[in-house]
Amino acid sequence: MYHENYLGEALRAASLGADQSLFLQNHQTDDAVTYQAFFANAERMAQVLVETGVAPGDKVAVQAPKTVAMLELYVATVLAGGVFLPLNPAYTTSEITYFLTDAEPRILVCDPMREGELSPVAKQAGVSEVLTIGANESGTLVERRDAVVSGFTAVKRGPDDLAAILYTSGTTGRSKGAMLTHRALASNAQTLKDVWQFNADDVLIHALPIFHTHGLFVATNVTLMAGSSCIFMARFDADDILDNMPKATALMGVPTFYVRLLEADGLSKASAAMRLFVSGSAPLLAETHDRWCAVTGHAILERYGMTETNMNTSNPYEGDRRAGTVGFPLPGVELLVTDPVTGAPIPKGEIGVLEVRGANVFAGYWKMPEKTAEELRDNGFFITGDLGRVDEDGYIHIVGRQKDLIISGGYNIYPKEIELLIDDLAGVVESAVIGVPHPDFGEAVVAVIVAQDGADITAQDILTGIKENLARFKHPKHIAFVKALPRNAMGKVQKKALREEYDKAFW
Ligand code: MLC
Ligand code: AMP
Repeated sequence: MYHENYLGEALRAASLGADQSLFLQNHQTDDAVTYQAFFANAERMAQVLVETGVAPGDKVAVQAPKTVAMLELYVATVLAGGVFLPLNPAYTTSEITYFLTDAEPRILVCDPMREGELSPVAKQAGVSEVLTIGANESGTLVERRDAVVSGFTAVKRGPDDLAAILYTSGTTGRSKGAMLTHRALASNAQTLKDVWQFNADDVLIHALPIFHTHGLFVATNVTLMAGSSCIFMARFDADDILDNMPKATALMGVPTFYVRLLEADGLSKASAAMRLFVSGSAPLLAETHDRWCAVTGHAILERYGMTETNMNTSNPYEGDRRAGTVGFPLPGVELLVTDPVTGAPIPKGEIGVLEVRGANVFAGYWKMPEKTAEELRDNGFFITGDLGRVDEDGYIHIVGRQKDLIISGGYNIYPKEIELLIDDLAGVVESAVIGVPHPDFGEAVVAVIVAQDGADITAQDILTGIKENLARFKHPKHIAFVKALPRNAMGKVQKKALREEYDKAFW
C-alpha cells in the first residue's frame, strides 16, 4: 500500500492491519475517526487534488481552521505527489499575497469566510483553483471529497522529493520557504517515535496548530507512525486539556502551554496517569520545569528543533531530563558548536553557533539559492543561528540567538518585518523592535519609536497603521516613544541596551 510514495507509506505502515483502531477523537464534534476512515478520506481528497490538476511537485497552499479535514488534506497532498504549504490563519491578506506570489501554488484551500477576499489574490498569483475547508469540517473541498467513489493509487514519490514547504520568517523581513523532503519528515518522525517510545496504546493530546512543524510533523507524524491515537483539539484550552488528561498518555506543547496549565486547578490529579510531557519551539524556563515536577511528579522532556531541520536534540526518555537543557543530539543527527566568525568548531564547553547535519535537514530555501548557500554548508551542516554550548555531560544548552528573532508563545516574529512597516508610517523617523520577557508568552514584542519633531502620533496610530499588513500575534504589546535610539560607535542600534531598558515592561 502506497509503496511507491515514500512518506505516504511511512505514515500508513503502522496502522495497516489495524484499520479499525482509533486514530483520532475530534474534541469539537466528539466524532471518533478510525485509521481506515481517515486514510479513506485522505485518498478521496487526493483524488480531488489530482482532478483539479495537481501534478507531482505542485504546491497545495492552505490557510484554514484546524480541522480533521485539514489534516486529511496534508496526507492527501502527500499521496497525490504534491507539496503541502500550510499558512497561519492569523495572516492578513497582504501577508498571504506574498506567500502565494512567492510559492506559486497550484491550488489554494482557504476558510470559506475568506474566500471572497483571497480569490482575487490567488488568481493574480496564478493559482488555478480555490477550494474551501471551514470550521466544522465543511467547505467545497469536503463536498468534493464526499462525491468521490473510486479508489486512489498513491502517486510515486521518492525520498528526495519534496513533501512540504513551510515558510519561516527571515532577518531581512522576507519569509523563506523551507523545502522539506519525504525522507526528512519520515526519518525524523520515526526517530522521535522510537526515542520517545510511542506505540499503539498512546493517546496524545493534540492542541497545537497544524501549520507549523511542532503540531504537523512532530505531533501528527509521530501519532500516525506509531499507530497511536490523539485527542484533536482546535486550539489550546487549559480546562479542556485537564479534562482530557485522564484519558490520555502524552502531551506536546510550547512552554506557554505548561505555564498556563500550572495556573489551572486540578493539574496534579489530572496528570497522574500521563506518561510523557514534551516541550519545545521556545525555551522552557528551568523554573517552569521545576514547578511542573513539583506539582505533577513528571519531568517535562524538552527538545529542540526548527522548521528547517525538524527535531535536532532531545532530553532522554529514560534518564535525567535536565531543566534548562535540550538534551543530546537525536540518533542520526550530528551537532557542532562553531565559532560565529570563522565557522571552525570550538572547544567543548564554550559558547558558539549550533550547526546540525542529518537526514532531518531541509533541502534549501525555495527560490533563494543565495540564502541557502549562506546557511547550508556544502558539507551538509545547517547553521541554525542559535547560540549554545555542550556541558561536561554532553547536554546541550541554548543560551541565545545570533539572529534577531523574537519567539512569542512559540511563534517566530522577526523584528525587521515590523520595523519596516512602522518606519513607513507618516510621522515616524525610525523604530527598533525588540523581544522582552513576558510571563505568558515567554517573550513579547515591544516597539521603540522615534517620531518626527512636532508629529502628533500615538501608540494607537501605530497599531492602526500596521494592522492591515501584520498578523495580530506580531503586533507590539507595548509601544514607547523616545527622542533617539541608542547607537554604538558604528551607528548600529543597540538592541541589547533597549532590551535591558524594557526588561520589566510586562511585570
Ligand atoms: C495569540 N496571541 C499571541 C500569540 N498567540 N500573541 C503573541 N504570541 C502568541 N503566540 C494574541 C492574539 O493575537 C490575540 O491578540 C490574543 O493573543 C489572544 O489570542 P488567542 O488566539 O486567544 O490566543 P491563544 O489561543 O491563547 O494562543 C496562545 C497560544 C498559541 C500560545 C496557545 O499562540 C499557540 O498555540 N502557540 C503555539 C505556536 C506553535 O505551534 N509553534 C510551533 C512552531 S514550530 P489580541 O490583541 O487580538 O487580543 C517550531 C519548531 C519547533 O518552532 O522546534 O517546534
Ligand atoms: P521555527 O523557525 O519557528 O521553527 O523556530 C525555531 C527556533 O525556535 C529555533 O531556531 C530556536 O531558536 C527555537 N527553539 C526551538 N526549540 C527550542 C528549545 N527547546 N529551546 C530554545 N529554543 C528553541
